[in-house]
Amino acid sequence: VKIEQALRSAISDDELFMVYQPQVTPEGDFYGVEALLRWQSATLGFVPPDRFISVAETSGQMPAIGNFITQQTLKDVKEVQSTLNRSFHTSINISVRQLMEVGFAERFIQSIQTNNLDNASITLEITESLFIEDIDHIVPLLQEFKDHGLEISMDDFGTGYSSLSVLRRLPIDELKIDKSFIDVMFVDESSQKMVQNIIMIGKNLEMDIVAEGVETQEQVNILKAFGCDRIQGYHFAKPMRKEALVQYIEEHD
Ligand code: G
Ligand code: G
Ligand code: MN
Ligand code: NA
Repeated sequence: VKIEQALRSAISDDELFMVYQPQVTPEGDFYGVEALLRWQSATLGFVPPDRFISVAETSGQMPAIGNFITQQTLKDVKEVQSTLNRSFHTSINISVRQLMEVGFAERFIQSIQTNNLDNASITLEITESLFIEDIDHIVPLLQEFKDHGLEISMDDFGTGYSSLSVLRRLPIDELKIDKSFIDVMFVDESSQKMVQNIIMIGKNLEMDIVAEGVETQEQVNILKAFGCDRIQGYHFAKPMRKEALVQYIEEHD
């Protein structure tokens, strides 16, 4: 109840903001960013998104917060791209309920145009657990984004229960291997083999593979050897505000 109430004024009180975590190639070249929501509450302090996004959804606040995420991200990204005079890829997390909102795709795509960004530079990240809920319902919703040139990424891959046939039926461009697999790659050999196999399966389905939560050079080396396309993690960069992102890209371009 506390979170639910405090969240109701979070947008108007300017307590929500976006941070951006770079994604790089295994060689460390800048590729793009994932946009991540942050809430610095006057009454509750910092509240992590995995604590309040589910509350936002069950209390009917996700349309407003989702709209904030979209608008703020596209505005920030346009600003950074204009400052640097270069474009880059941006991944935006989309929740189950957002995708189901009537007219969501249309509004989302309109916002990209309003901000003068390229559709092909925007990737929607959908968490794997969503895909098992109602695949027949979800495929056409995702296809609408694909038809407009956006890319779709399956987030947290490996934590849900997607069968290979589900993976094949979905219009997916990218798999993000969940951090929990990366964490234990050097702890148990079976998880290292799992990561290698996920990469092979994804590649065979012509998907790009992104590894999340990469924190060491040893992890980078083995992911590169396995053919992983992109890496995201504290080893390269933490999520940061748009001003810091400008500086990061200038230094790593
Ligand atoms: O940024 P952090 O690692 O603390 O995020 C924790 C969880 O919150 C992740 O599962 C992430 O997907 C989710 N999350 C972060 N930002 C957003 C967002 O903008 N939209 C949605 N739907 N989820 C987000
Ligand atoms: O959307 P998703 O569930 O993928 O959320 C990614 C989350 O993982 C973000 O909240 C981000 O802050 C976090 N994260 C990204 N890289 C690292 C990392 O290297 N280590 C840790 N501990 N967390 C990370
Ligand atoms: Mn994500
Ligand atoms: Na993830």
